[in-house]
Amino acid sequence: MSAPLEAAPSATLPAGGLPRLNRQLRPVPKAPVRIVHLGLGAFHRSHQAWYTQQASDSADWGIAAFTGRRPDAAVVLAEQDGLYTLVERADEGDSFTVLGSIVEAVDGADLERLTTLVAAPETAVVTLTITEAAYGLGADGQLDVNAPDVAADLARLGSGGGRPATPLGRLVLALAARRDAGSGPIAVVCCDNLSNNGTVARQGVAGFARAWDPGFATWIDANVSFVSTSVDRITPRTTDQDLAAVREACGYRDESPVVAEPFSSWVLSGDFPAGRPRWEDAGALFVADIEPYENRKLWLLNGAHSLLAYAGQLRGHTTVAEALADPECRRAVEAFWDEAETNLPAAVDLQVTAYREALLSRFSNARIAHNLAQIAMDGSTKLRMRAVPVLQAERAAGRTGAGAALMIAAWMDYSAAATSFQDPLGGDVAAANRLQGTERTKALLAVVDPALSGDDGVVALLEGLCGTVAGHSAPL
Ligand code: CS2
Repeated sequence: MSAPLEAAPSATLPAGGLPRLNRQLRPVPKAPVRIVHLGLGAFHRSHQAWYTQQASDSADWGIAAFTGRRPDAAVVLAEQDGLYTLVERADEGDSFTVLGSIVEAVDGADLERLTTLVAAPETAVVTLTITEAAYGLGADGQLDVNAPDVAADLARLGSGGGRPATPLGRLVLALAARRDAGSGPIAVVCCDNLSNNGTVARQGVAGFARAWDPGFATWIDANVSFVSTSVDRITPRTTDQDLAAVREACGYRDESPVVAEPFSSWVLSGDFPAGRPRWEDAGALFVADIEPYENRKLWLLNGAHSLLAYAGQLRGHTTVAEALADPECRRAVEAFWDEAETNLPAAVDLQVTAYREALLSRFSNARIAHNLAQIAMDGSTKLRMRAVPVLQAERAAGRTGAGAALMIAAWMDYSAAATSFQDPLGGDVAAANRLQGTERTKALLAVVDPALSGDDGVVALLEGLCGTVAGHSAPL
């Protein structure tokens, strides 16, 4: 295993006089690009880039990472030759490591570079962190080709030479270049928090391809392996204080450090027809059936996060650690976990008791300052993975599912109270909130799951739970 590159604590230099982090200051070798990543953000850098650097064959595996909507993250990182500091923030203190597995940081709009790299025979893997909402699937699980951004991209692709703007549209264009170059099979690895995320990515990419050129969709079926993964590492947004902490501890200026908890996990399932780094050297787990691991993580970790994000903010809290310290929120989390746990498969030893205990301690890491407002975003998509399956399973078993329903009820209350509410279906949520009583509850539920909104028992349950997360009068 390659040794992590520890930043040397040093320097009493004034901040302004500090040298900038780059490959001259830290001569980290630059591996050739064999991985293309879409969605250059903090999570990619604390997770997949970290695993790649820890692999024993890291010298062979460089990452070219493309941004999403804005070029900013690529600009800052490119100024540092892709280098950045990973601050691992434990209860006991911080440790600082320079990561260098990202060898190119590129504006996502640079389609020439994207197609060149994806078409190159050396490129073996495309990883994705493009957010849950970006897969554009309708309620039937297929790509919604009528969604405005998808339709616009299809028109651009159809015109030949048009420049797609969504991550999937760009990926499809780049995969077509790979087919044309005859560079052979490749793996697409979805690293967004979705159940069955490999299948979701397949539906999205194949749906785009089919609507553009059915022959190309056949090539995708035969040549692109969609790997499912469950990814985990709590990575809050970097703050100015974090930049100062790096300057202070490392004696250089890093304009783009990443802060994460020490814990990390990656479970993967699927084929890598053109090879992959030895991520298992850093603890990644390769399994045949990923669903139990996915559900454990999506329900227990992400579900609790969403519950705390809505209930916690309604009760006046700002961070995960603060919300969990509130006995009412803690009780709600435990009640939801009890329901979720009952519905996890017993066949695989998921060590749920230990997992729950570990989560309590990870969430209580007050030094991490994980903002509830950050987690609250895109709730309509997130609740579909985090609350709905547990609610449905509980009701199918003849129980109420009140623990899971409270997450949805708190989201409903929050959607009406929040001054800044961010969601891909924000317009529908606002329209629903202009209705009253049962009509409002039904309309809000329909945004999350249209089928559930026809279930009078669930609607009544939610109506009873709305407004019960008491306690806060100031505007959110
Ligand atoms: C969080 C996740 O923002 C959110 O929705 O629940 O980003 C969570 O922190 C990660 O999945 C942890 O691995």
